[in-house]
Amino acid sequence: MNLFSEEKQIFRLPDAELIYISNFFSKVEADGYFDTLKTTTDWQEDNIKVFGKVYKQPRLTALFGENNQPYSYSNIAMYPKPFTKELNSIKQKIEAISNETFNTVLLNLYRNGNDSNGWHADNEKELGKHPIIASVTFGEERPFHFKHRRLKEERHKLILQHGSLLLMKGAMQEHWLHQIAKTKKNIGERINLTFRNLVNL
Ligand SMILES: O=C(O)CCC(=O)C(=O)O
Repeated sequence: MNLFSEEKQIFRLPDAELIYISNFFSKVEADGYFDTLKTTTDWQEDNIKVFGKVYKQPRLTALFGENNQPYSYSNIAMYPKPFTKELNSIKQKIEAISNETFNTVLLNLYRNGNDSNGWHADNEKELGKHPIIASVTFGEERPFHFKHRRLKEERHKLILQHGSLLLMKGAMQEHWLHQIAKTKKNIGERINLTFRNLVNL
């Protein structure tokens, strides 16, 4: 028996393919990355505008990139810092398994159950058509909800575990929305990394 085999699940859905590997990183690796990213990242707290009112974004973020290309979403423009040694190692491991290349990573720090990420798609024009997004989780596990924009019966939930990798593929960002909802449960911190490939427009 191979104790270290990866537990890979493939979900083929209308207009989307998801690949989930629960133990992409070992517990020791995932613990180490969580601590390093938590303590060495220059986390920023942005303001967001909802119906004309300004609120604090309900999580902290940081952007890293291989070039200086800014990334804008929800009226927030973010300017990347250079990849660190740890982020490069994570990126290389994901590129090896996915056969894709990524030049940017957005980090989210959810401090507790009050932090969240509302329904959205990663469909900014600088990601190109049908982007592949690679999402890594370190720390507290949280449910990842996703729903089809049109097919109302297509609503699903995946628990993203410590050290896991989720690849979102196909036309998912065009036809589906995803979220990390608030919870009243007393839970700890979670760091999520979404690797993306920004194209030069
Ligand atoms: O935290 C997550 O798992 C999702 C992050 C996300 O949707 C995003 O950064 O666009």
